[in-house]
Amino acid sequence: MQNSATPTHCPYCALQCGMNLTPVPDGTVEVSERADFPVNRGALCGKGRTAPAVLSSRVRLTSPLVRSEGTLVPASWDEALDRIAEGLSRTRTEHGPDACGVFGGGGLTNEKAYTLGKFARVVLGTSQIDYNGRFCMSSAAAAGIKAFGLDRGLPFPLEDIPKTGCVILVGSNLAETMPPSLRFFNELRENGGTLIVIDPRRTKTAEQADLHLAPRPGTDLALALGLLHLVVAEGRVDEEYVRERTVGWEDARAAAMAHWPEYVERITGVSVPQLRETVRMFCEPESAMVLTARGPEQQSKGTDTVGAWINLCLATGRAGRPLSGYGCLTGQGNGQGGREHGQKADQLPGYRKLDDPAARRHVAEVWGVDPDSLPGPGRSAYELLDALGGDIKSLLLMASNPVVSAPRAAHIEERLRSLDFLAVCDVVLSETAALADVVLPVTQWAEETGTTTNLEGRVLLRRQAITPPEGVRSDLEVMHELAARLGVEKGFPTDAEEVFEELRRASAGGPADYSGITYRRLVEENGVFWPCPTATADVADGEDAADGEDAALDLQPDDPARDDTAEGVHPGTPRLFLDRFATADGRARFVPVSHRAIAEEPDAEYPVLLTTGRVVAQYQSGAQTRRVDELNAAAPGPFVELHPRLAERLGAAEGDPVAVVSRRGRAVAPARITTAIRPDTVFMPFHWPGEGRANSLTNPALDPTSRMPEFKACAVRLETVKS
Ligand SMILES: Nc1nc2c(c(=O)[nH]1)N[C@H]1C(S)=C(S)[C@@H](COP(=O)(O)OP(=O)(O)OC[C@H]3O[C@@H](n4cnc5c(=O)[nH]c(N)nc54)[C@H](O)[C@@H]3O)O[C@H]1N2
Ligand SMILES: Nc1nc2c(c(=O)[nH]1)N[C@H]1C(S)=C(S)[C@@H](COP(=O)(O)OP(=O)(O)OC[C@H]3O[C@@H](n4cnc5c(=O)[nH]c(N)nc54)[C@H](O)[C@@H]3O)O[C@H]1N2
Ligand code: SF4
Ligand SMILES: [Mo]
Repeated sequence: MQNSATPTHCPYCALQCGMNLTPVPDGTVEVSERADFPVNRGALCGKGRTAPAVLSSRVRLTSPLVRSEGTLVPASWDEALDRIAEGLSRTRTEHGPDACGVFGGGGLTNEKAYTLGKFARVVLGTSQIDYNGRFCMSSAAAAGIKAFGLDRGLPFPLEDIPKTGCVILVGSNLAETMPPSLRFFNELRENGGTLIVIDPRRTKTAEQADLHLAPRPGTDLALALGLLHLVVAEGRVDEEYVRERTVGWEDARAAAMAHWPEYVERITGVSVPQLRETVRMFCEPESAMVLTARGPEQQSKGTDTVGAWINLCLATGRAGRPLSGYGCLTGQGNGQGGREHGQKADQLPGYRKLDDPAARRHVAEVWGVDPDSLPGPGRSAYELLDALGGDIKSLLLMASNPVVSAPRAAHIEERLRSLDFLAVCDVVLSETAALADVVLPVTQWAEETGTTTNLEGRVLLRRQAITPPEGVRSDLEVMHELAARLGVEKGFPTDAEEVFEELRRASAGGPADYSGITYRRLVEENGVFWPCPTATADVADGEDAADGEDAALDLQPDDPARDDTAEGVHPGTPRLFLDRFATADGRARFVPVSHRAIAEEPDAEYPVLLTTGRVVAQYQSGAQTRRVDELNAAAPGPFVELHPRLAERLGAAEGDPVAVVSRRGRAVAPARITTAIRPDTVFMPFHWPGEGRANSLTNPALDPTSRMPEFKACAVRLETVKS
């Protein structure tokens, strides 16, 4: 590896902030500012800045582990891989291919996610694969596909935000979850635009807003319907736009008209004057946007809820026009690309559908298999985890830590323990890896090359900056070795660019078309937005110009051999839907939706609402960030955020241990008393295992379309705990 700085991207969230990495003699790397990347222009949050700490061998795994007489002990790679191959083939022989499960993650690069989906279908022949992104953005994806015919988190670059007139941010705490992105919203307000934040808590993000609405958790659907009612009542519908660019308005309008502002006030707790003010601020400027995140999406009606917000955009002509639109703020590092290339239960690469015969033929040809050999759609993430030990007997898990992050986690932990065989690939001994029969230690972001697709749909190249330590191998090498042991010698390359070349062909012609993107372009153009079809047909035949010599990653922008000036090269698509939506007739679809309650309303026994989410210094299940001293100092453990009135009723003072009890279980954490939360609601972050695990409490009620669990609202009671 060279000793100079390598420009690359953060391992954590969906902003995929640019950073430079320079190797230092102790084998790790130093992070420095990379100002040329437009998303963060050099700024990083504390997690990104300290990410190299997880590269150190002090906290990570550097040897495979196998279970021997109940404990995990170091083993050779050959022994560990043999054990996994044996475990999986025994299950397959005894119970059939669908008894082997595969669980992936939105943190995996495109190359890994693609290979994992192919591994499940081609090597194991199982339909039982899904991933943690189901817990993340699946409701927004489902609603986006229904309305626009396509799911890409943001249909425009973040750089458009400062230029619009108004942004409604629904259930996003981006000041903590994507700190460098706050700049775009500050610039919006400096330019005279307005920011409305909708969150049951007055978060750091809400503090920046011109207007903060604090609805009761789980009522965003009613709120959006109430706003649409007012849009109609106040004569603010863009009739011409509705006529020319949409279908289905009459039914959606009729559904919204049943949601009177006073009725909506009763459901949500947001006053009628605040509803009116929201409509005024949203409708008066020439352009406006609605952005949703996990608040409204992680509900058992998340798809309908996002649909209602999209209806509001469509009725007011705020979609598919410059500086206007609906967008979802995707979460994980490759939350976008990870949902496009086949680790989802119902999906083939290029965002194709597994039950579409033409898609099956296309991908089977790229894979060199018979289309009829490809299994059909499988179960969603929670349903798959819930079936462990039932008809799924063995599981291969890569890049998720469900013992901490899955809803009703104690039950899922018990399901994992009941498996005949569990293999986990991770960089650390996560709480889930600790239950495995075999753990494989894999390389990390700075030690390998691969692409991710950020929340804007911008495909990026993460480049290797340092040599991995002895004893670790990449996820791609793991799949290559396992495939070979299970009798598939070809088709599982270990070189990321070779995988990407195949992914290009597999995605060609699909909704998420990457066929015109090359590693070389990603370096030279600092990322390319999909869809980016190839202008020439040759890529579909595997005879792309980047084959052979040219396929090697070339970091020299002035290389005369570069081909991106060639005629017919597609520039990529930063802005979607400006001319037409991705439906057959080019028009967007209104979806008629009506309010419904959350799956578990508070009652006499469980009178309080629990909602969950994140803090700035910890990431997800905390497997990585809980191993970084600086981050632990900033966010040392779980807490229960509650209003002074609720605390008084309970008899709890600041810092007192409080037990939160739901129908699923019990968690204990110190009280954090603040007027920034509604008095009927408590909040817990979900980053910790053990006694303070928020997911011991959460309700796995699923959205009927997206199969998203209801992380954001369930009924609990509070108890004091003698300390
Ligand atoms: N620091 C940090 N950053 C992260 C992550 C992390 O773990 N830590 N994870 C990344 C990932 S994968 C994701 S998905 C994103 C998530 O990013 P966000 O969606 O911003 O994160 P959350 O904290 O889950 O939820 C956002 C807000 O929703 C509010 N909320 C709760 N219930 C409701 C409701 O019913 N309605 C509304 N409108 N709001 C509600 C919560 O109070 C919270 O402030 O963050 C990414 N960035
Ligand atoms: N209560 C509650 N629960 C939630 C949420 C919530 O808001 N509330 N949010 C949900 C959401 S949005 C999400 S995205 C999930 C996330 O929850 P998880 O799926 O648990 O995500 P992570 O903690 O990021 O787990 C990633 C694991 O993979 C490892 N890893 C990192 N990179 C790689 C790699 O390249 N290869 C391999 N093999 N391993 C790797 C990490 O060390 C870590 O152990 O949690 C969900 N759970
Ligand atoms: S905001 Fe997200 S991508 Fe940027 S440095 Fe922080 S964790 Fe990394
Ligand atoms: Mo997420």
